[in-house]
Amino acid sequence: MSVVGIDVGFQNCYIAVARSGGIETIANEYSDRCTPACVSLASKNRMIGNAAKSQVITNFKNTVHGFKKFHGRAFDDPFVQTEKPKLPYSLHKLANGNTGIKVRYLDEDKVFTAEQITGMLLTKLKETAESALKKPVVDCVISVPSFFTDAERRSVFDATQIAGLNCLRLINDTTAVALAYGIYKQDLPTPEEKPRNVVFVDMGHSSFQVSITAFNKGKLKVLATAFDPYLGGRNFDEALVEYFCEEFKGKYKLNVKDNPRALLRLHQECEKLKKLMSANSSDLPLNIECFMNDIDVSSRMNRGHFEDMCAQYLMRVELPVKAALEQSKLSRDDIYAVEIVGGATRIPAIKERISKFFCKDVSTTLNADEAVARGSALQCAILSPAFKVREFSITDVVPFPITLRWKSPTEDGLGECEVFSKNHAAPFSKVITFHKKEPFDLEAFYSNPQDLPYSDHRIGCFSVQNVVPQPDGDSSKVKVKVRVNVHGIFSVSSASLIEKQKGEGEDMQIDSEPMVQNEGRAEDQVSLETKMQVDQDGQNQGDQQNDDNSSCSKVTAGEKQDPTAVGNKPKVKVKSIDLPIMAKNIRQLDSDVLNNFVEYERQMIIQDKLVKEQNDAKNAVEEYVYDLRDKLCGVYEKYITEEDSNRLTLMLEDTENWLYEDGEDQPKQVYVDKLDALKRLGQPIQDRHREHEDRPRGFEELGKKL
Ligand code: ATP
Ligand code: K
Ligand code: MG
Repeated sequence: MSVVGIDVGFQNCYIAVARSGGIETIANEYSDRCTPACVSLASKNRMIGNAAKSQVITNFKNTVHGFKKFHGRAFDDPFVQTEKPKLPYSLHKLANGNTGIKVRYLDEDKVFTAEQITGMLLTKLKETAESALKKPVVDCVISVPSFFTDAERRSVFDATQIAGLNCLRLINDTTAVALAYGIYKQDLPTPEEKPRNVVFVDMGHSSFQVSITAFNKGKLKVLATAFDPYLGGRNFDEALVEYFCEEFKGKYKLNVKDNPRALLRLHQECEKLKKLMSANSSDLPLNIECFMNDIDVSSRMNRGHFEDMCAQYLMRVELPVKAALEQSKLSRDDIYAVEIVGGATRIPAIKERISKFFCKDVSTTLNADEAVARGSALQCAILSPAFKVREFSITDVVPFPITLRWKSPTEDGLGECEVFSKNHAAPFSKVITFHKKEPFDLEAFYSNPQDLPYSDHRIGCFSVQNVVPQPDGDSSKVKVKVRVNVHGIFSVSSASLIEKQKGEGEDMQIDSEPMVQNEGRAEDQVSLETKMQVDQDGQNQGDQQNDDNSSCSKVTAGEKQDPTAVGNKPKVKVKSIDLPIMAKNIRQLDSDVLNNFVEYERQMIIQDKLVKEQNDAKNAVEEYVYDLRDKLCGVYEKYITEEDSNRLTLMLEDTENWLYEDGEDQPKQVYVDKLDALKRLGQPIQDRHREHEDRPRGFEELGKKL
């Protein structure tokens, strides 16, 4: 079984694998460890990664990049609407309101979902990993930004399924980085000592994430996460692009924004210039030949000017950093180190701002580009039974508080309760007790819409079915388990109806006492179950939490538990009946739609393979033609009559012409047959040549033996 971690970036993807020697970041067929998050659709096949990136300008309408933020988003989402006019390809509103991507593929207009495009990218990354490991890759851990909402996470998870991957965990970027940092540290404080607190900062192309993590030997616990989901390297590129567009309008009378190709080229050049400015504070040139209307353009820029231009973005750096520190309730003195990763943290002004806030130099102990993938691979190794790795427990956090709402017989008719607070430990399960006579709906949503990266704060609606009153007409006690799972995805995961027994009153008493049940799952992170009782009026009678593993009592997973079995309480027999739950999540793909996507991806993989085989077969004919023609006038000259040679040369010429005309696009077999026919003529000459070459060598060898 393979152990793989994948960092799916807005711009750059990395794959790390666990091998006997440790964690390794692997290179693709271009010997590049970075695979661009880019997919290009064409009339016969798809190109993904580096091959797609080279199509960005030539095939701009059908080359998709910058799609990571379309996961789980409505087409009408304000972010999607502001991105739309800036993209070289088209967006399209899907029937379910989600964001679709419209391209030409196989000479047809096609609309793909974000799940499908990321699925394509993952297919490529999977193949890259497979060719490095020389075995199939199925199990993996994929990183997502810590601020990804439920809908975004479910959408990425669907993409992993489309690519045929078994995603063991969607891990938060900064948590993966924390794991990569901590797992090899030999000098972490013991569990009894004060933890070592480290700040992790990741600024990539599209976003900015900060986490504060406490380390002890063998474990890490995320204390706080904060973010600016819309601050990243691309803002700095865009500032440069805007500036030069304005300048070229005056200087060259060029309207760059009307020309997608020119605009894309300017983007690429501005990104290069931005990177150069990180290493160089002097005046730097920008030259683009034949930019637009045959005009060469040139200009200059320096770091000081660039920083002034980007003041509005630089100002935003401090906010999440400050928020994270506040949430962690630590002071600057409690911080052991500030580790930075992500390409955009190479901008000196960003480093300075972070360092200034903490009154501390930032550390670059980790590989800025590969740490997320490496941490993901480490998590995969921990979760995989096939790999032996140091025990390391990870406690992550819930990024946004989650509230449940239900109909209740109170004045306003609604009951409500926040089930997960901001930075609540995750994964985590809680049990809520309701008293109901009939089936009921639980609506889940994010408590603070203003904190979300997008405008829809709904998570989903969960209908608890088959609820009936007790035989005596009383309400039934219904225990509902709510859960944030290992991927950071919320669900109402199970419900059961507790049948009334004798001594019910006492039972109620026991129920409202704090009780923590260890779910005992086969995961590195033990999830705790907290009891929370909600009475008939929807009033929360107690919300006891305990995230200290040591105080848990052992309960076998999956078994019906007698809640009174914990501690020295008297045993009361309780019969519970599982209740079905109907979940309807926001922006969720229907399962049959997902199955179709899985199947369609498989077909596209086959199609790409066919095209590749066809191209390889065609190239083999072409190569043979050139090779044989060269040799006929060279080394083979002595082994063929002039007449035969002329005839064969003519035939090779015909084949070459055919390759550019009728033979341009033939099934693979046609090329195979063509090559065979040529070889039947070429082989005897080659054989005569080899025989002659081998003869003296044979004598030599015979000589040696004698
Ligand atoms: P995200 O994390 O937002 O999904 P990503 O993971 O693809 O995006 P990274 O690969 O971490 O992003 O970083 C890419 C960004 O870093 C780009 O904007 C790139 O221009 C920028 N970058 C890389 N090197 C430098 C440098 N030397 N100076 C300035 N910026 C740089
Ligand atoms: K990346
Ligand atoms: Mg990233």
